[in-house]
Amino acid sequence: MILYDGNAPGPNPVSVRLFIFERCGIKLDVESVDLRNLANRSRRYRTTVNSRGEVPALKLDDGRIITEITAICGYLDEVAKGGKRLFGETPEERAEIAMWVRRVDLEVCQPFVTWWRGTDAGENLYRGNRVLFPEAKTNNRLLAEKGLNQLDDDMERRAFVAGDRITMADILLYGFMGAMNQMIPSLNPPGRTKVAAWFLRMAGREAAKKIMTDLPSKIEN
Ligand SMILES: N[C@@H](CCC(=O)N[C@@H](CS)C(=O)NCC(=O)O)C(=O)O
Repeated sequence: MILYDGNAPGPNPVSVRLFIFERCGIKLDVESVDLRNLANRSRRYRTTVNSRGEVPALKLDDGRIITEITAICGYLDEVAKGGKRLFGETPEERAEIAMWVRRVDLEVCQPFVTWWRGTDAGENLYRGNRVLFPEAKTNNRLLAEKGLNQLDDDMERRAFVAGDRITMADILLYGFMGAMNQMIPSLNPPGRTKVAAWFLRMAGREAAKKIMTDLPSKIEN
């Protein structure tokens, strides 16, 4: 398998990196796509890897290409050798984790990233390449804040988003918040106490310390 990762990591590739380090039992080759020089938007990348010009992407041994981070992580969870599944072990666990992944994605990650893409930095990177919503910046920011406030209430008596152990919901949320936190520290104010404590708990994990560094060309963990 080949994972197409980026050399200027945004929240999507960072989430997959975190998944790989947390999951264990994963073996793959890594190709770093030169995002700084927009190699991801080249004709070659779009025709051979991802027609949407995005990272990450996963090329399976039979040549199939999987994109979209939850699909990539879901596949890796299935084929990893040993270790504990991050998408759940039983039908009930899988349904519950899928519910939290969807909530985190819809209520926090997507509004947040849409907000960021409407800022000057986001506009400079994506002008002419994506449909941007600078006029909806305030509302997207409010939506993300509302999602995080809700999560703060939800996490009253638990250490992780979906319960007492780390799951894909934590990977997704921390992938986004960890990658964006350096750009947007206000994303994680101390007043949102449960989310702030969760963020520190996640940041202290060995896996989380490696996510902003380029991956080696081979992973075997
Ligand atoms: N829907 C995709 C989103 C992937 C995505 O937006 N990746 C960003 C990096 S965070 C990217 O490739 N940006 C570079 C560009 O569009 O030029 C997923 O879920 O994986």
